Amino acid sequence: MGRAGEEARPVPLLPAQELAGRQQGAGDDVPARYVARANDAEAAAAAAPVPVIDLGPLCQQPRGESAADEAARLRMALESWGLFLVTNHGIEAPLMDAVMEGSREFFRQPLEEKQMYTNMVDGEHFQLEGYGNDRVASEGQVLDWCDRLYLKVEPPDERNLALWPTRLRDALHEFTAKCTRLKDRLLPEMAKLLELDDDYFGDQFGAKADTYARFSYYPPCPRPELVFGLKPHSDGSFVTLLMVDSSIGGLQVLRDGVCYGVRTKPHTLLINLGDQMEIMSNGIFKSPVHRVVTNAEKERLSVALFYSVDPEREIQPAGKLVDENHPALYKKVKIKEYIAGLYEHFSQGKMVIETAKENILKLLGIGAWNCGGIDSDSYFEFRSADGSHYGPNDAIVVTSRGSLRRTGVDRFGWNALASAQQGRTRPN
Ligand SMILES: O=C(O)CCC(=O)C(=O)O
Repeated sequence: MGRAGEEARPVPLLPAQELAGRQQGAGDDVPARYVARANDAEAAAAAAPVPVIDLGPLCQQPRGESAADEAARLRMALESWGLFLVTNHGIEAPLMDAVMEGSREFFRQPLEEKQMYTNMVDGEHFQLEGYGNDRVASEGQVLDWCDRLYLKVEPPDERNLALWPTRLRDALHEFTAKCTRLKDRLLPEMAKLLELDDDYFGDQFGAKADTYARFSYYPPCPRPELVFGLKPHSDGSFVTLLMVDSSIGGLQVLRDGVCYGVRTKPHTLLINLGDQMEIMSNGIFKSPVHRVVTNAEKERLSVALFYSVDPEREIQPAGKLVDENHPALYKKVKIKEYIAGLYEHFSQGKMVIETAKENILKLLGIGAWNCGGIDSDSYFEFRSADGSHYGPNDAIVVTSRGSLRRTGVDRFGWNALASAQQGRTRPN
């Protein structure tokens, strides 16, 4: 996800963990404010075949033969799922365990201890950092079955160490340094795949780029089918590094309207692209919509590091990725403003990236044809406003979340443009 500024909170809330404790033996219901979905038992989500990328061959100099295979897998991951698991990432297993255990110990403390790190100023005003709930903007907001500890970890001179639990401090400091090194290894690989200069993305970050850590705690829930641990969202970051409890599922990713479970392996890290990357890559790389579901038996924890461009900077699709046949699909956005809109949209179950998209109809121009509708999973192909023809390889699919994806075929595998040129129409 990302960050939000200070806001007044209308009603003080109990942490989800406390609520879960009180619900035990007190009946099966969850408070109405947490009910986010209908009581329809969903079929278990199929597992997403999320690629596992071995960073070893990719980062070796000189590159061996297997580097090309890893790069191809990485490209596939970024263009389709927008996330992947990484091994050989340079973060030692004991350090990962220390961060996870430190987090578990923190959340297991009595409420009074955790309240020493509260994200409520004077018990009334929400501040971004600290322990508690996500920001609650209105009485009607549907709440997530989750508590969080949220900390700014970079730049180091902007850390508020008073909010860093002592038990976690050293491990988080070291973990952040290693994750940042990993992020710095990944950015040139991603730039190469787009034929951009190796340091293109690194340069965009700027001197005051910030990174936040989010420790999430999802208590067991008596009615998991009614709530979300975290409602569907895409991350407002450039890239997110995520460490999850590998023994307990719950993270799901949405692709073309279908929900898939993301399975992780011990001591792998999950790399999740954020909206900033989707914008800069002009939609070639995806910022996936994902959500967390809970279960009735076990608590679940995750630790996410959100890497974001300097809030004072503006981003837009990389110039090299835009030409007359590949119009900019996103507007220029100022990071600070984009992030400010993030929680507002999140709290309403909306995606802030929609505000950055160019108008599809404007992009289509006057020559739109063969249009299957633009609401969900539909397809169309078009001439742009200047009359240039989008060929079969530029056919556009509008995904279920409204982003444009270039593809040679529609979702039925039908190459509509080539077929139309041959006088054929798509079978029903
Ligand atoms: O807990 C998880 O697995 C995912 C967390 C997440 O999506 C987030 O913090 O934005």
